[in-house]
Amino acid sequence: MGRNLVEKLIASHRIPGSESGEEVALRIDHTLTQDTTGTMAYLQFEAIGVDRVRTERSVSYVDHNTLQVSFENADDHNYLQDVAARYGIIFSRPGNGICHQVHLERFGVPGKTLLGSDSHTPTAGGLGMLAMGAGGLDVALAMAGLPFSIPKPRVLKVELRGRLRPWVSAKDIILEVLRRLTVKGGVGKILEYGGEGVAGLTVPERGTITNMGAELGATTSIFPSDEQTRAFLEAQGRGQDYRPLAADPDASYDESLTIDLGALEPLIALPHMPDKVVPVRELAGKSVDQCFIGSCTNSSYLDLARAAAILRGGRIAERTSLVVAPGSRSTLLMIAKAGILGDFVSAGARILECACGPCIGIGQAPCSGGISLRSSNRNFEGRSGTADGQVHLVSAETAAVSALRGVITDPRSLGPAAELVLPARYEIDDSQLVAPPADGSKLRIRRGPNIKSLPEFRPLPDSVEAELLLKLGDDITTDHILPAGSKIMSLRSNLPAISEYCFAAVDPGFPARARAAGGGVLAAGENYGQGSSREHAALSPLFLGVKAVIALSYARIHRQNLVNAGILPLIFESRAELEALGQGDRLALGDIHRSLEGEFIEIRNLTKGRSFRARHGLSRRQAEILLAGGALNAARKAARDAVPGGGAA
Ligand code: MIC
Ligand code: SF4
Repeated sequence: MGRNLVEKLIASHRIPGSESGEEVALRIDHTLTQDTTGTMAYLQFEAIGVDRVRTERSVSYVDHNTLQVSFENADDHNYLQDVAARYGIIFSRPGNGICHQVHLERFGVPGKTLLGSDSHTPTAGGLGMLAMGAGGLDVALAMAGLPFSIPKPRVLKVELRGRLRPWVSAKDIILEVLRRLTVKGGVGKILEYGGEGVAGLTVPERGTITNMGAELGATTSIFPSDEQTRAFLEAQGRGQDYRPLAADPDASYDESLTIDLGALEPLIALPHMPDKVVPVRELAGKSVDQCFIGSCTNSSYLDLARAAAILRGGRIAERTSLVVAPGSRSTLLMIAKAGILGDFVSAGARILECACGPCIGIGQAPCSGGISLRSSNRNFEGRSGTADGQVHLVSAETAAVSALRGVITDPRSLGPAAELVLPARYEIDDSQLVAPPADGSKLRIRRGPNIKSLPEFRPLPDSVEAELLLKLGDDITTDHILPAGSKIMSLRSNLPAISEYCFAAVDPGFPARARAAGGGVLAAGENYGQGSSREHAALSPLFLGVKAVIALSYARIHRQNLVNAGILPLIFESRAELEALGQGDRLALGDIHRSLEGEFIEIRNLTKGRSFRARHGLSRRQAEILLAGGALNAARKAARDAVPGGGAA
């Protein structure tokens, strides 16, 4: 029986002897961090105490907090630059581009594993990498040479048939997958793309698709490495990194899904979830306040070239703004040299630096109730910075034509489309990538006042009696738990200060209430913690005394972040159990340590005088982390024993 591509990459990276029933431990070749998760990741890396990274390649990017309205972000940048030099990490300077785009262009290698402290790390799956997002601590551990464990995945084959019709793009493919599978549909799965339709998609287009696999909750997504991969790597001057990779012809899969590319049309995700997808034509004519072309999903040279071809010679509508943020400095250079930048400027676009920007509410918040069409990947409520902003997700082409017309427009109304192809040679500008010195051990690390020390991690108690501090519904995102935006994100290296915003979008009184109650427990519905990888969404509750969360289900990264922080993540047996709880109820969890060896933990509701049980569903590894008081405590010892190149001795 042949193997699929995921099986092949797992087999080549599996740590021998680490096999457990539920999880598989992988050797990590590359890591990436970005600034807003990176500061905490490197504080934890320093605390582990190894002298130099033990990966083949680790890169630290600064792409989120690039707006410097006060000292905090600049302090963080200095810290990140010094840590990188000290420990052997490549540093991508602010303005050099969005981590996922730059990694795809300059560093990604087919067949390697990549762990990144950002949920969209799977973008590199477009290049045939097994690329996964994780919390900062897991990335720190991987940099220390320790393996990364994932739940044993189910592999879902997405069979692409036929060819896209004009004006239908890669973004529409992934919106269609989201429409069919929903934001929970990928949990516990890896999506492997195949079929004859794959050959027609360039690497940046594949990156758009694997990028938004994160919105499905998938562990990652991957494309084969083929002639398109070779062409992309050669155009990047990295032809030597190419190697072909594909599933065996007789490979089998746990599930499959077929998409007829020729039957797709331009799609749009409605506020406030990426899976609320309908055809663009259904909304045609609705007025638009803002269009944004950028983000790690759609900011490649091809995206910008296609958008500019639509705008060329025209002018954006009087009441609509158009914002463009190229994904990398190389892309910016290329569009400048090719005249594309001029097309944008002449059409009236506002050009931003190569960074995340509006995608994460750092600038360009739409007007009150404003309709914003964005080429990005998430449209969670309030994420744009405007509480009632109406963010819709579209392709770069749909955003461009809608900016011209001032109303939502199906790009097919433009008539015949010009064929734009991948350039034979990209502009390569590595000048803002700083290589570390051979020996950084004597370097002093600058730590401005925004860099605060780590919280104290305490072992999990055997019993907990505490108040149910907050009862939440389904699909609570990490943006609900700890909002983004420039003000709050600037505090990512300052846990005491950022914790004041915990649940600000849901219940601004939460931090004060949690403190007054001396900590407590949280309850939630399905898919708790979906979205970002920010471990602050676990560390801030920990800082405020949260001991346990009980939910109907969790997003993978957030659940592991809770474990890493030493917070017990439990699972309700039924929705009725969640409904029976009232905010403010006093709950007692007893005999926790022994219960972790079994399946269930008994919970007494002291207020209502009833009991119920919740499943923990934790692997032995996760239970041990909890008992040690979080992953940092557990890792300090393990890292001391780690052998270079991965695997604990
Ligand atoms: C996001 O898109 O939500 C972010 C901001 O990139 C996050 C990381 C963070 O919160 O710093 C992510 O996707 O992991
Ligand atoms: Fe940056 Fe947005 Fe991509 Fe997150 S989703 S990495 S904020 S561009």
